[in-house]
Amino acid sequence: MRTRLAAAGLADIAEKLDANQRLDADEGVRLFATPDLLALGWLANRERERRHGADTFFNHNIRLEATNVCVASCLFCSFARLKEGDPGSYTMSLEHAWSKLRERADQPITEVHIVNGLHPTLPFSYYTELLAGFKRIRPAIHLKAFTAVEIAFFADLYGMTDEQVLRELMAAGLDSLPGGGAEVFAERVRRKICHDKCDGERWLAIHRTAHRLGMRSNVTMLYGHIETPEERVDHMLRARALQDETGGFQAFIPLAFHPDNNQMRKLPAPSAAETLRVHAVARLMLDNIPHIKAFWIATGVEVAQTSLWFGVDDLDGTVQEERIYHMAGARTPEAMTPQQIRQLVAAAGRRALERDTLYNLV
Ligand code: V47
Repeated sequence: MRTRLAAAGLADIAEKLDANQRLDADEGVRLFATPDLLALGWLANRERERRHGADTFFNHNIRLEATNVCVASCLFCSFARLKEGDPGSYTMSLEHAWSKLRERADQPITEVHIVNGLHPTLPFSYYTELLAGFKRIRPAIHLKAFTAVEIAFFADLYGMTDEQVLRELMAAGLDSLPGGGAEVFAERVRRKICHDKCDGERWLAIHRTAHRLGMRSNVTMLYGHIETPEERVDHMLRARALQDETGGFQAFIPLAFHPDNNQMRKLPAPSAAETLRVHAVARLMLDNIPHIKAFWIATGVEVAQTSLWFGVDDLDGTVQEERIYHMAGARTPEAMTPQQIRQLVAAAGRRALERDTLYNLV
């Protein structure tokens, strides 16, 4: 392997990793540039196995998008509708939203993952009731809900601080924050693709506050659009710096851009090779974030399976009723059973372990 790594121009990086030293921004950019994807994957896999051996985590969850009405105009989004009543717009009644869990009483679901559009007129009580109602139906359910972008929007709309919003949602049943809305933290990118939602600094500040209040969270990165390798690395390093401060991130989740039905539809979707590369670089740069998760809905099932040898140790769960990616052209299934996930992990030569949101084994 030594000669292979040297030929790939990665010998010095491998030595740093051997010595448990951190990679810097320039090294991150070099990882994105190396032509030898397998050498990169070998290094990432070594880091994965140091942490987790062959273990591969997944959870039994459902997805809820209670409304797609959204005042933001992110160019990559195929899900949002600007106003109530626009074609394709919807807002669930609370009863309808709760029924998604109630009608699955026979399934051992441990998590509801909730993400919504930024709805301009719903009262704050809609969200607190939404959470409280899920806890009434199943008190032990973990509610991973609202991206930092939604938290910032609530604070501005309802005249509260970010911390007040988090505290009130926690009182109603919020258990952790998902990693969405991070996109790419660099200002240049946000100005172009999502100029009217909270900026990268506020996104990170909200996660800092959430961690201080005792919650865990995730961090995502939307890749494969206009971002440069430098901006990807910058994004990872900003997440790594916050993790040094708080230790509150559980997983980093690269999200492959899907180009159908949105304003960036002229761009090609990222290739399988690019997807493997991004996950591998994430494993190598984010030495302090325990898990690298492949969101199989976005990567495709086969690439998610292959990624288990490119630094990934975690697969998003059973999911069910996903809309954001399917409206953007994803051809993946809408759900997998735990049995299907176990089979695909075993077929890759890895060991599947069901976890809850906080990585306790189920
Ligand atoms: O923030 C929207 C992305 C995210 C598109 O925390 C798109 O466990 C690609 O954050 N193509 C929401 N991506 C999903 C998300 C997530 C997913 C899985 C697990 C977790 C977690 C979080 O979806 C948005 C945005 O970055 N997105 N539209 C699109 N056309």
